[in-house]
Amino acid sequence: MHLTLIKPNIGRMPQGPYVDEGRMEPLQLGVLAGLCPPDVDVSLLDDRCEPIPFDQPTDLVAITVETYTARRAYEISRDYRRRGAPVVLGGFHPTLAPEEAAAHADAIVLGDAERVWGEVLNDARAGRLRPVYHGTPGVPQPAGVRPRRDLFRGKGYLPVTLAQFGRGCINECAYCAISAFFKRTHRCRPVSDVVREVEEAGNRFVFFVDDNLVADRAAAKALFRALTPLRIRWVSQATIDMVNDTELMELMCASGCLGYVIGFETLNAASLAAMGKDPNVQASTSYEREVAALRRYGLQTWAAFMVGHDEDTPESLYALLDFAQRHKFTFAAFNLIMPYPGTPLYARLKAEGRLLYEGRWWTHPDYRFNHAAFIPARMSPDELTAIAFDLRRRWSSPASIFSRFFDLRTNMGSLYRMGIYWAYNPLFRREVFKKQGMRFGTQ
Ligand code: B12
Repeated sequence: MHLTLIKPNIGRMPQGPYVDEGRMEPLQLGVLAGLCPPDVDVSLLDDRCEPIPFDQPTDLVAITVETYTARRAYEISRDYRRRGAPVVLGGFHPTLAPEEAAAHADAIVLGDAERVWGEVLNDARAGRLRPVYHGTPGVPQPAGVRPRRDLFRGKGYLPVTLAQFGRGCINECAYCAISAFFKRTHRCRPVSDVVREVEEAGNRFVFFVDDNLVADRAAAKALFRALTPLRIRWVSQATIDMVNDTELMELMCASGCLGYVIGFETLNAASLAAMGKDPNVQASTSYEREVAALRRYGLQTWAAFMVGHDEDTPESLYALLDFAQRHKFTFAAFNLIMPYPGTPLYARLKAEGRLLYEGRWWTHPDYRFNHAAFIPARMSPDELTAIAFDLRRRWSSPASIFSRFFDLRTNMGSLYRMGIYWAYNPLFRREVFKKQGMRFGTQ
């Protein structure tokens, strides 16, 4: 049996296909391949960097779908199905918008694949795929299962190995697809299995893609202890309340942590409370104490902000930029709040009649990347779109990149850290301009 795994692109630019220069290995497809029995011959196609040979025969096509890539995924699915190849869709978007996704595939898989993937393959072999398979959300990657990293070779991915310790999140933020997908659960893999996987991968720079690596403090400490002898460097994502646990912070730094993506989201307490982001609600005013702790530990921070809260004004949005510049964060993302299907935020904006693009920005032919998809409370959608782009433009300007570099404890903390700073800031700057206003899909 031949299985074709596909990672779809988001869309295209006016002058041709969009090639994501910052693309990373698609871990979910590596895991799916790793779950296949040996008699399944697997190929991986990455639509972000290579053409799809639709006419090459295959017995099953499996596409991972995020909300941003849904339109393109449906195009790919249609082109394969026209040629008679059955298509299965899985991932965040099919799980959160199952009826829509089911209309574009022979089968969809809801939740994590581990418990149903064998059944999907058997049914595909027998030519009797069921329309829907219910996987369990939040099951960890089973011990011994290794992502097929050999399939990633030659695709030009960034030189960082992706691995996952735990899945899910214990918080219940109104905007977040993770809470909706995992239903507020969090589960970890055995530490020894993760450590073995990292060793086998053989790369000394690792990105733990957990949504909150320190959600289970005891488990995280055990992981950090076990990682220390490996002498790797790693990055991940976490909530800001981690700085309150000194033991956790010390173990983390000793194990090679370089920094985290941290969702600061906003400096407005009312907006945080409205979104239900509890770890931030409890933080100090303007995160002064927490950011000082991050610097003390020498961590390089990728600060993530969301713009478009009901309390946001143009002034408060520019204050976010000042905050990020003042603290010389290594990277920052000023993301528009997006109403993802299946989230409480989506339901609220829908009930309030504030969704644009008929409530389906992800498949709407007029929607463009990084444009507001709802009516903000205190400005027009166009104004929000323009300010969000301006924040990104200013943040990634050469003058900003240059001035943020001069922080002895973080960006200048070592040659390696300087390398990270200068390798990725110019790359992210190019992506800001390339992606803005991009069309979704290719047709
Ligand atoms: C690492 C990561 C990135 C990396 C890139 C990763 C890559 N390989 O290219 C970076 C940082 C660049 C990134 C960028 C973005 N990301 Co991102 N990212 C992640 C993160 C943290 C981990 C992904 C991962 O590897 N997971 C590990 C694998 C094993 O788990 P999995 O993907 O869930 O797969 C399992 C199941 O879902 C299922 N499954 C998945 N696909 C399929 C397919 C089939 C056929 C089947 C049967 C099953 C199946 O089985 C798998 C195994 O159980 C996820 C959050 C998360 N928890 O997954 C967000 C996440 C996927 N990202 C998200 C977003 C929004 C983005 C951005 C759009 C952000 C932005 N505004 O720019 C961009 C652009 C994404 C794009 N498509 O280009 C959202 C998507 C939400 C949604 N509704 O679709 C997520 C869920 C984060 C969130 N908090 O909401 N991201």
